[in-house]
Amino acid sequence: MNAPISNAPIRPQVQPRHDWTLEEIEALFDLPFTELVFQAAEVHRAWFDPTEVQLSQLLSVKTGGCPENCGYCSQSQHFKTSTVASKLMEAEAVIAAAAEAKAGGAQRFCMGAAWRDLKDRDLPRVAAMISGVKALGLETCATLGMLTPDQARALKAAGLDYYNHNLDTGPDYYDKVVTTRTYQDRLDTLAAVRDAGVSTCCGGIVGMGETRRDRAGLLQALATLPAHPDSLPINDLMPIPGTPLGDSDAVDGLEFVRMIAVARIVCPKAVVRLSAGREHMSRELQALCFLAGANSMFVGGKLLTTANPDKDTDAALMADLGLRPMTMA
Ligand code: SAM
Ligand code: DTB
Ligand code: SF4
Repeated sequence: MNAPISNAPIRPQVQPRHDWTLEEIEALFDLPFTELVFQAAEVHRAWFDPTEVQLSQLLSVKTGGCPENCGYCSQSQHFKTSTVASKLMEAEAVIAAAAEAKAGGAQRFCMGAAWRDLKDRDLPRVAAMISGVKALGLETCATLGMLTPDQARALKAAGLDYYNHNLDTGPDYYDKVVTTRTYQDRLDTLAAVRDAGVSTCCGGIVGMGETRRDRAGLLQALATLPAHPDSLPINDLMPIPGTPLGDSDAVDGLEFVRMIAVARIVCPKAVVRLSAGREHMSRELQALCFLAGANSMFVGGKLLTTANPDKDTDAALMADLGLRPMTMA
């Protein structure tokens, strides 16, 4: 009699590497497409059940008016966009939104603020949001700009599970996108987060006019961190009219899949999130991303300020692909 088919991951002998060179990563990008996707799918199966997808939901708890000049962002005060600025939400309203997200199937709730950095005066309210969301039985995530080590420890004490802080792009392209904070600033915040014992969520964006080498540079920066990101979001640029990148050419879908596949190979234990941009992707393209090793996505009809597929659309996608929510540890 045949043994039952099991999706349980087989822990491989080969451990994640932290010494990837740019040339090695570029060579992965240059593989024939089907070979690259096959290799990534093998790595995916080694560490995860490939039928499971982690589901996160975002809420912008403080929108717009940001002093930073990230060229992709609807919330920077440097650019004239249609985003309407608002003050920091009350903790109760955030917790109510998180309860709704949980009822809709979200497993992690991510609170985003359009800040350069967290101000200590806002810490008590942010801490109340985090502990309230955690008490609902959701994983908590926040993305609030730069943090000091003390602030990272305070957020951990409030119940923060993950902190999202992206490197955005490769180090050589970075200053074409943002000049008000440095790559090193971002690495420093990530170190503070790690040292506080908070899991890291760190990735970037494709479609900002960067080259394949810049994309490889981003993945090299992530894969050579002292610890690989626990969650690794790959965003496809949501072009925002009024921003310097609002007219960017869309990245070819197959190139986007390559980015997901290489991320899966170089950071094998990371939960790779197919992040912003699903709104303009076909179901088939998303399926290829899941085949190439993506195992997370944002759910709920809105990201921070832009659209995401709605609940019913994603429920149908998951059912048609035979995917289910990731089993929580
Ligand atoms: N203000 C905080 C910060 O940047 O540190 C947190 C929020 S910020 C919006 C989080 C991340 O979302 C950015 O680093 C960027 O990678 C991503 N993002 C922002 N706008 C985007 C867009 N239009 N398209 C794709 N990704 C975007
Ligand atoms: C991440 O990498 N993507 C999310 C989250 N981290 C905070 C944000 C996507 C934002 C897309 C544009 C918007 O909705 O404003
Ligand atoms: Fe501000 Fe974050 Fe937008 Fe940059 S990405 S402008 S830091 S909200």
